[in-house]
Amino acid sequence: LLSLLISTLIITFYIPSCFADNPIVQTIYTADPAPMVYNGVCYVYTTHDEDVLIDNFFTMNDWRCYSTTDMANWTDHGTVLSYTDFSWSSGKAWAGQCVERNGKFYFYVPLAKKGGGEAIGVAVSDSPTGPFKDALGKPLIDRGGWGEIDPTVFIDDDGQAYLYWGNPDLYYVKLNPDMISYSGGIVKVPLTTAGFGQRSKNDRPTSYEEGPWFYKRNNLYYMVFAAGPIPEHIAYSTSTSPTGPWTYRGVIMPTQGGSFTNHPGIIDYKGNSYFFYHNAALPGGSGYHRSVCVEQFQYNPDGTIPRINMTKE
Ligand code: FUB
Repeated sequence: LLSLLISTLIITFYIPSCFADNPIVQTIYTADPAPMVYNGVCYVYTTHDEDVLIDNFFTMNDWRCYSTTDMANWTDHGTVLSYTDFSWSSGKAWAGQCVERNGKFYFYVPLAKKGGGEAIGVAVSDSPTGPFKDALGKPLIDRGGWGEIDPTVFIDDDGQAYLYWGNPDLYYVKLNPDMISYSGGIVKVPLTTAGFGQRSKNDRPTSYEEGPWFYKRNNLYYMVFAAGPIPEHIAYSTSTSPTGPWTYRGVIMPTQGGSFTNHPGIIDYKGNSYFFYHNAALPGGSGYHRSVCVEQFQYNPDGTIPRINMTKE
């Protein structure tokens, strides 16, 4: 009885929690959700929009982690990684994704490099909630320019892991089993309208903008992404191969919610399907002060994804 009382006190007073309603985090501004299911727990890694902006632009220094076992009560694990954990980075802790392999957790994140340009780094931990450490001491992906953002990683059934990323172009590499190196070079995905949709403005070739989320379900590969023009909506493409060719499948979430960006993350958890995204729903919300939300949905029988609207529940 005493130990029950002590654990209740610890949970009540020492582990900050957030509750069922959207946004799932009510205490700070969060964005770019990347859900991961491990050992029966749903973890969501997010970016963090600082309250005070520098130059009225994205001001983002660290990545946060939240977990749940019921999609209603969330445990706040705090900061699990910061740009300062990468000696070569000058900031821009933008959208990342964490995956588990052989009991280790690999967190792929985009960063600004000291001296200019963007690159993708990888940090590793023995626990889903960190602490994560820069695995290489240098970037994993560095083409020497800009646009190296929004990495998404998926490990296929045959063990081959793929890392996709990029804005305005979409690239991928085949990761080696060590998850911190790759083989075969960087491949640029052809952005055709058949693959990524017709854009309503001619500022880019297709509706692909950024924020890819790559996964497989029932032998179909899905590339869900933030689509343009700005303000973004969420659309998706599918393929029978992990490397395409891709077929555009339409809009999932129309432009809504007061943020000019949106960013998808999809998982199946305990028999249900969940779509994570962000908007400007918290008080003071804006395109630079965003909040992570989640909606439960059901795939259509043919594997297509229905239209999903933002809710407050
Ligand atoms: O959060 C910063 C950037 O905004 C992300 O990298 C993009 O996906 C967009 O959400």
